[in-house]
Amino acid sequence: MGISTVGVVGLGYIGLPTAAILAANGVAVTGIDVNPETVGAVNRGEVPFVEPDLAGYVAEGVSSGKLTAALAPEAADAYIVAVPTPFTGDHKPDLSYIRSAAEALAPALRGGELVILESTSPPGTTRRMAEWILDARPDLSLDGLDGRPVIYFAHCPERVLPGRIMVELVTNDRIVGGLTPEGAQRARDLYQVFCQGEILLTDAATAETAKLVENSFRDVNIAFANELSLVADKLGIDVWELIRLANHHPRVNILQPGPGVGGHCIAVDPWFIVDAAPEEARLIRTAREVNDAKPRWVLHKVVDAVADLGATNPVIATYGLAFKPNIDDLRESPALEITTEIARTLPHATVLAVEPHVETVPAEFAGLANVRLAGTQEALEAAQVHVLLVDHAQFRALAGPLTGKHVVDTRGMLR
Ligand code: SAJ
Repeated sequence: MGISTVGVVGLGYIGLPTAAILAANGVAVTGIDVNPETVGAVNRGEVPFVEPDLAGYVAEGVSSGKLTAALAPEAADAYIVAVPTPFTGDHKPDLSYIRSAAEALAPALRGGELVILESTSPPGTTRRMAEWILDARPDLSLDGLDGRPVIYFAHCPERVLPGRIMVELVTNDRIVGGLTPEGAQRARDLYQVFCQGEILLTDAATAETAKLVENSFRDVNIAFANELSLVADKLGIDVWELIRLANHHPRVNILQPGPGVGGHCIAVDPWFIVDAAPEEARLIRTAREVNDAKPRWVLHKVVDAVADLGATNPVIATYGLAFKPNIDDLRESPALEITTEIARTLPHATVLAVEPHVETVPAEFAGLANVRLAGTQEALEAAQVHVLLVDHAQFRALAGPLTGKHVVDTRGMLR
């Protein structure tokens, strides 16, 4: 059975690009979201967040009639679930969005559909999603037992890099893990519509874990770099020079230290492995702890720099609030955390936050009278201590003006 209609549940950073790319390849797509503003925006051909090239795809999909949005699932040949999987305060996965999506999908099913989970998930989540759906629809089944129509399930984790989503959706290889072999094959057929990379078939739990392992691998490597930055600081060595030299070895490839690890993926996903195997995942847990501790270490460096200065009412400039360069995304951002913690720890200081990608004052600044957004020029002129937190392209020009000033450089930008 060919797939000509698809429902994409969750119109966020992954769901909307996936819906748009399917529509661009001739599939009739309904994007489903519980937020009426998102549904309204998409139906007008608008994109509610910034991602290069996405706006053109969405506008084209809506005007061609291939892409529409709705608040509740409608009948379709296949569904892709792309809803958030955050963690709770104690680092346990929160699957409530997947459960809600499953319960919303169940009434729309007739039998024979394919349901794909794309959300990054702990091992076993695709099976749980299937159970939630089949519990709500005991007239359907996973295996056709007792003549009940079959629903096919698969996990296909997204691996696209924000900022390059529309390119990487097409060019990246994809892992497709079926709850049954037929589920995997049907999912492969769907991704082949737009994916030019290799499509690798496996079972659902392996696919779920592979995605977590990819982000944990990066987290462990960055934690190694961040640990080296502490060691090098103690030894009076330039960590960026150290890593640059070590990386000349043909089998060494250390990533870069920074103010900590942010975003909604690398700072979250490793905890799902720790939760699934707490006794065994010691290195993965430690990497998370090393990276999460880095903002506090930077804070102490700033406090020391201010103390060295001896000023009673110092002005401190922080450059960058986003979680990584050249984007406006503040989620789980160590730069934002450091900026607010400087303001909290040094109530007599004035903190000028320079973030060229952000115009609205972050909610985290609420209740802190001594921190505000400022322009680069004002910060350069007014501050006695300068804290470089994000290597935005705009900040490359700071090397000259900051020469000879008190600088805490968390990204090696002034080297
Ligand atoms: N970072 C460093 N040093 C480095 C590289 C990154 O400190 O050398 C920091 C960044 O500043 C940022 C954080 O790590 O705070 C994460 O940034 P990132 O660019 O490494 O990754 P994300 O979170 O934007 O996207 C990752 C990607 N995963 C991998 O590269 C293995 C992406 O392919 C995934 O699709 C995405 O997670 C996801 O959605 O899971």
